[in-house]
Amino acid sequence: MIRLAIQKSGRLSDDSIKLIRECGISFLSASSKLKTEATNFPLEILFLRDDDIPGYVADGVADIGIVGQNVLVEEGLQQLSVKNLGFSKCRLSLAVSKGAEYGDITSLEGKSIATSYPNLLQEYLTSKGVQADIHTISGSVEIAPSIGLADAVCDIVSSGSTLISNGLREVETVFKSEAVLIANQNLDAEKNKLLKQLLFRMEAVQRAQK
Ligand code: PRT
Ligand code: ZN
Repeated sequence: MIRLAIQKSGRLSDDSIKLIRECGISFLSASSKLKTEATNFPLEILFLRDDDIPGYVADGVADIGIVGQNVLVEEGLQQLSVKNLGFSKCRLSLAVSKGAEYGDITSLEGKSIATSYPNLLQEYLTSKGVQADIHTISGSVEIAPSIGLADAVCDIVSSGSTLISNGLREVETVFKSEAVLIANQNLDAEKNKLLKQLLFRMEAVQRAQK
């Protein structure tokens, strides 16, 4: 039996479940359940918060998982990555107030930036030789400039409409992300065999979609 962790409810959930079903795996999914077993494959599925998935897979609580690269790399666990899955695409971007003057990244020197991704942001600023004051907040990042908490924000963007409706302008792409399959690095032979079977099926699904 191999244990897979997916997001319980959020932007990764539907496509994660769809992918497993497209792999020909059947299971009952009641929204109240935190755990379920497939009926036609030796697979157990855990439903978790996305932020907890990389740590659980690293620790072996789950054997494999599906998570956004943004969360995986922020948590410093990119070595667990096995396969890009092509859904939940988004980007981590820097944005400033619509009316703020902005030339290039050096405009942020000495400024304060609110984000839930301090590690990805710090790495980007360091690579550009810019020093800024990073304020880590866990949510509602987009309102930080309008309430005077920060000069800029660094947040996840997909359509861009959330930035616009908060009077912000996207100025730099810090990181591009999509969902990835991750795996514990010390799987036993039996679990490795099951992972290979799953990967084989996922590749067939992806080929059929091209
Ligand atoms: O409860 P749990 O902790 O499991 O979920 P969560 O609320 O932390 O995550 P969730 O479900 O919002 O996102 C899960 C993953 O989906 C993220 O880690 C990304 O990899 C990916 N993803 C794809 C997104 C988006 N698109 C996205 N648009 N994650 C967040 N957003 C948010 C963003 O934070 C911003 O508030 O959507 C808003 C911007 O969207 P646009 O379309 O207006 O630009
Ligand atoms: Zn989360």
